[in-house]
Amino acid sequence: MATTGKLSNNTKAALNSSAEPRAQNFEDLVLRHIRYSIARDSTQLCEADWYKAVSLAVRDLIVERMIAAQSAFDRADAKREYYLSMEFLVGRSLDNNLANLELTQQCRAMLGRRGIDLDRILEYEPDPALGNGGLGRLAACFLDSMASLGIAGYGYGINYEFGLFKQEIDNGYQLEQPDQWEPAYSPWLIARPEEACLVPLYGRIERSVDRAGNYNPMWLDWRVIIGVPHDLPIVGYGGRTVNVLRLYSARASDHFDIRIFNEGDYFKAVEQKIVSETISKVLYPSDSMAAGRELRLQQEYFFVACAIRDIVHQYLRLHKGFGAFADKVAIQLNDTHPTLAIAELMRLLVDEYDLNWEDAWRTTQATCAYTNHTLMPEALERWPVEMIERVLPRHLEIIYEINRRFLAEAAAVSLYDDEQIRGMSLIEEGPERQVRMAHPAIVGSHSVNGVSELHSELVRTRLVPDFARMWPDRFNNKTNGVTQRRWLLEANPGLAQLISANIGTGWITDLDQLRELENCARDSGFLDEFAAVKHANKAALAAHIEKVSRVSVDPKSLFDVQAKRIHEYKRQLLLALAIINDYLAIVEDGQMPKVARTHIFAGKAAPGYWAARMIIKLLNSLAGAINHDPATRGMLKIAFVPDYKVSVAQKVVAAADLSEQISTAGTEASGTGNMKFAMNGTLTIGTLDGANIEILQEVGKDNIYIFGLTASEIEDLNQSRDYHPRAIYQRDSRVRRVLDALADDRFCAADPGLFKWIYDSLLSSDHYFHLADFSSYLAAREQVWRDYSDRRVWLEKTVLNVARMGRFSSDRTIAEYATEIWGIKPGIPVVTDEPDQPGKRPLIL
Ligand code: 26Q
Repeated sequence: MATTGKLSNNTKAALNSSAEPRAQNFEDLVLRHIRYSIARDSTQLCEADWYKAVSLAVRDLIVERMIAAQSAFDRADAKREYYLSMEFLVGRSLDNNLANLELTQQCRAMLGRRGIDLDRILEYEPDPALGNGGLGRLAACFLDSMASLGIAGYGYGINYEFGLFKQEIDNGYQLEQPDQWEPAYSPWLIARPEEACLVPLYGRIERSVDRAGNYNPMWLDWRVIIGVPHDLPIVGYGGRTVNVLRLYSARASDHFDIRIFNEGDYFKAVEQKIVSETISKVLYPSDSMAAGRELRLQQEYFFVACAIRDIVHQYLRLHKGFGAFADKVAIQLNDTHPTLAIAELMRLLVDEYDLNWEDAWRTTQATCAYTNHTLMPEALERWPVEMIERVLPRHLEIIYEINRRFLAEAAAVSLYDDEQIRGMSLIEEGPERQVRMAHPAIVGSHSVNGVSELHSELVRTRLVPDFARMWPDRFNNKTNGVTQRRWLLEANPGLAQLISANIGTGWITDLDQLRELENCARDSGFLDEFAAVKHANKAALAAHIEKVSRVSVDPKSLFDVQAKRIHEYKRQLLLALAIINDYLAIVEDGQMPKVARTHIFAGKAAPGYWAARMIIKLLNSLAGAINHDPATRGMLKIAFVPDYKVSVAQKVVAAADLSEQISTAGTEASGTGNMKFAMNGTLTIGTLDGANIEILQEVGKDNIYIFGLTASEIEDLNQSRDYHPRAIYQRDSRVRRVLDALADDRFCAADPGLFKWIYDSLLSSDHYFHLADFSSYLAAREQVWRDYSDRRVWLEKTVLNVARMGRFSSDRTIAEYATEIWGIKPGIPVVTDEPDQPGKRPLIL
């Protein structure tokens, strides 16, 4: 067997040489699994059996390559990147792995010969929802890009038993159902109980000194949790590099339970076991309010402690001492959620490996880097000092010591007055003292980045200007990207084939090559094919909508899509107001729309976020009232697609004509849905916010619909308190008509007063400036309808969007992180003994 970086003969046979023998061997592998793993005759199989057998065959190929790649990294003593994240929204594995191993066609043909449809088989796989939204999906795109670029990059996170809730719609309201996603046996998750580690929690510190008189604290009487790793292989494109996402499950320690048990308290022992295992039970479903729950703090420490222990262990396998640690290890913190990694690394180095503070601190800073994903004050993490002291007493001491030294350094540079210094302290003083987690993340890292140019600028100038003054070189931008493998190759096979037929397949590993499509934008034959692909995708989405939303929509109508978490700042309400405006223009003014349109919404609301839940109810109420009104004559339809997740997103992005990216300027850190849609030939209507600004720079102003106030205009209105939504209501009759309809129960006759809060809140404060942007939004929409009416004009713009999306590949983003933050050179694929297939591009950027 292959344990030293060599591939076994079986695997070589399955992956090498020309397509035909490869297909034959892959088929043999599947058939062997049907016989020996499923233990059935191949004539008696159901679709679920095929899903399992195909997955097991693919898994065999992957495991070989994972072992080969990882030992090649060892031999090269490659620098490793560890991506710490509370969330990884990886999506389904089988379709992705087939695509990245370039086996999709063979597999489809092999099943087709038996009358089985691969697409139906793929639907058997649960879609693991181990994340809330953008931040979790970004982490998954990054893993794909690191593997595709041949970087030794590993994800570390939590193996939640319950991912994000399943969303159902009941009487228009969101209902949450638990999502116990992991099947009894998953072909993709490899449990590693032999690599379990111990995590201490609670307890007390005994302050003692060692023989030399140095402070030698002892953390005693802690409760111990066991972290059991589960490895999800991450296959890079072409299969040369297979990395690992390591997810930890929390298990109780039998040892500890037995101690309580022996004290005679059986129930306490069982209770303890249950409490311990709760830690990896469920993902917190909020992506906006940093609720200070103790269980969340335990989760954050739990996975960070497991990760750091594992990272140090991996390093010490190959090195002696910590002198080279920062040369061989880079740790990226995905938002502040893993910030405790900084204190934990310090604790390990100082308490367990006896480094002095200064050396440990230099090493920690040189290793860690922090990415910020939000400016919204309510989303910034803060933990009560009292809670950290109880749960992690030693870490609080370390945070205090970091703070003491940092404040002395800040005072020494004489840039700041006392108030500024207080503002920079890691501890916020007040009735309840709190640790502001962004501060240790900034102080303990050598790099702090935002996720779009505008956002990074706002981090420097608005969020933490005093830190940016102290360390200007520490702050940088890494504009987000998405992987074209999942979001184009897999999500839109029709478009992928059309592109490859015209410019070759190089774009799959080098998205800038899409630029060659600009030549096709004026070729009417190409445009027809492009339109046919979009139409087929729309028909497929229409079938999905019919099935899950019971709304029948016309694939010939313009598909206008807003798919993302439901949030006031993302302004689903703004689109709702525009739809109401259009509807009232039909029924009251007899003004029919120029273009038939279907407004498609999708997204989950945090269960505790009342306004977001009510927005979902509003959208469904609008659908109920408008879809069945004969006055619209089918020109206006609304559909709410339930349970938005990666697998649904793959269907949605391929089918959309218009993508709504309409957040209040200065609130959306980047957005990544905006990139996925544009990459699939969807035009954007959006504000000058997040990465929309960079999309505008790439596609040009004629190929995107921009409207609304800028971030600095919004900031000025906020500063001057000179925003008066009621004045807009009084002077704009369209605004008046729309808001009055909401106040007059027009869409909730059975439930009077249900939407009055919208009227009240938009007229009193309108915190997200819906009314300020309303008229310019309507004007931008008019331009959209005009352009869409001219088929050729529209198609040209969509092709130019695809052609100009190269910058938004996560390969570009990761190449920047690698060279500018991690000190890793991307683009050197791990060498296996598989000869390159003729005609294949090397995986070099
Ligand atoms: C924090 C503490 C306690 C409980 C929950 C949380 C929490 C969880 C998730 C806070 C925030 C999140 C997720 C944030 C998120 O998804 N942000 C998005 O990140 C994307 C990737 O950078 C950006 O494109 C989006 O603009 C940003 O909103």
